[in-house]
Amino acid sequence: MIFMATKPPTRPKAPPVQPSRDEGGSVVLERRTLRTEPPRMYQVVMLNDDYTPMEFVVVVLQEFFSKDREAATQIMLKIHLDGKGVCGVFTRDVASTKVELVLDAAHKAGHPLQCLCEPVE
Ligand code: TYC
Repeated sequence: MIFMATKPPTRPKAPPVQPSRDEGGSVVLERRTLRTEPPRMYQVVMLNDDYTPMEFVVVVLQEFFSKDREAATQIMLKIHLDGKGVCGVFTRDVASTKVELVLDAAHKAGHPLQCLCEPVE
């Protein structure tokens, strides 16, 4: 059996046109500007463990998250006491690159340090 389309395919509607006038008084037809959403942001979360030296974590926070020594120490201590802490908030690619860099540095140094990235609400 052969089926035939009963309606011609329709194009998706173009955004409404907003006529306006330029400086010379001519009518200008412009499409409405399309708005782009801001990119979703991701936080890099570092987890506590019993083996990674505090000094190593402080250096990682300074090197990969541009923290000064004081801020890095505060974040490290927060992770040590609470079990986890946020190192920074980034776009998705930057956050996942930071996670890779930290895991790679920890692995090379023989420490079990873990971190991950998660979307910010
Ligand atoms: N708890 C570790 C220690 O006592 C230090 C540490 C802090 C490890 C933060 C990991 O993400 C971490 N040596």
